[in-house]
This record gives sequence, C-alpha cells and structure tokens, in this order.
Amino acid sequence: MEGSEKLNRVVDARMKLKARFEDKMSLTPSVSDNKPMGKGNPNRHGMPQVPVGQTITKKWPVLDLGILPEISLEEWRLVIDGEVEHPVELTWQDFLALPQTEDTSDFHCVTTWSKLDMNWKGVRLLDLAALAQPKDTATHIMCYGYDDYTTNVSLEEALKPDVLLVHAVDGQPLPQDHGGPVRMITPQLYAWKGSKWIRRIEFLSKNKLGFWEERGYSNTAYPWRNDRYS
Ligand SMILES: Nc1nc2c(c(=O)[nH]1)N[C@H]1C(S)=C(S)[C@@H](COP(=O)(O)O)O[C@H]1N2
Ligand SMILES: [Mo]
Repeated sequence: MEGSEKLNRVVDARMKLKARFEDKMSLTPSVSDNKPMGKGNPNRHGMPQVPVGQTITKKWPVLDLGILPEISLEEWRLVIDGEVEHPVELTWQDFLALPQTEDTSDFHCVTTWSKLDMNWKGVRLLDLAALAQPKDTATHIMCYGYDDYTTNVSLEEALKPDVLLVHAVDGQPLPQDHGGPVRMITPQLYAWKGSKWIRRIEFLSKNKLGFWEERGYSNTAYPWRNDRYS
C-alpha cells in the first residue's frame, strides 16, 4: 500500500473513533464535562485505577502513523531550537552524557487503553531546556518525530519532572516500533503528546497545532479530565 493511502486509513480510523466518542459523550453530559472531575489522582498512589473511559492493558500496543523511521545511532540527532537563548544539536553520545533519570509512570492512549507502571530511563525535558535556556517569551513546545509527526505541549506541562525523553523501558533499550532510539513520554497527558522517534523540540512564543491537534484532538489532553477532543 502506498504511504499516503496508509496514512489516510490511520487518520480515518481515528476520526471515526472521535465521532463515536463524541456521540457517546453527548448522551452523558456529566462525563463530557471537561473540568476536573475531583476523583482521579494523577499519581495513583498505588491504587489500581485509571481515568474514566480507559481500560488497563498488559500488552503494549503499537500506535502511530504507520511510518517506521530507521535511524542509526551515528545519524541520530536531537535539535532544540526556536524561542531559546542557546539552540543545541545533540549527538547520541551528547544525549547519554546528560543527567539520566529513571521513573515509573502510566501511559494513557486516547483510543482508551492504559498501561500502568512502566519503568522508563532517559533525560528530563527540564534538563534539556536548561541547556537551551528558553526565553521568557516561550509558552509552548512543538515536538517533531523522524516520521514527520508533530505534537504541541504547553511549557508548564512539558517541564513537569516526569516528562522524559526515554531510551530504555523496563530495563531494555526502547524498541524501534515504540519510538526507539528515543521518544518523549508525558505521563500526565494522553500519550499522543509524546513523540516517538523524536528529532526536534522547538520552543514557541505562541501555541501552534500538531498533527492530531489540527484534526480536533485536544490541545491540553488531560486524561484525568477526560479531555480528549476539542
Ligand atoms: N512520532 C510519532 N509519535 C507518536 C505517534 C506517531 O504516530 N508518531 N503516535 C502517538 C500516539 S497516538 C500514541 S498512543 C503513542 C503510542 O506509542 P506506542 O506505539 O509506543 O504505544 O505514541 C504517540 N507518539
Ligand atoms: Mo494514542
């Protein structure tokens, strides 16, 4: 199948899911209220609990645009630029030389599955931002994947300490189909906010829409507020 045809099918399927969800929401207004619901605890404190509308999966599904980029570690680069004092371009060695953080967090996909207690290793976005030094005017970031995926995140969410650019999961190198060598994770937001195969983080002075956000997905994407579509 041709690349663009495959992509259209992925987008089509997601738009159908969005329509179905919105239909269901219109029948249950209390659930469609996108304000905090006052129940969910983003850190769970050990409770086996997921946000409304989510089901726990033990498996880890692969979800993406269907384009699997091949990047060798020699070719791999991470660019941080835009509204920053010091744009940087990191090699694989540069990246591994940065402070490494390990964290266990949950992964919530908007297509309604959640995988709990994933153990990640990588570099905090906060530590990358410290290198590039965002200007006072920076309010958002745009993340770019090697598959030409994009997604936007507000600076306040992006700088939370559990937002990582990870290269290992559960003690193993991050598999290529899950975004290896390096992907971003956003445990307090739906997982589409974490770009697989991340290649660039652009700081922005105003919000812009990424791939799914342009197609009606939420800018903010808070799973604990059932904040899926806008
Ligand atoms: N580069 C890139 N990142 C992406 C995507 C994508 O298509 N391309 N899909 C997003 C979506 S919708 C989800 S749910 C997660 C899925 O990650 P997984 O395939 O490792 O489960 O990646 C997110 N990041
Ligand atoms: Mo997703």
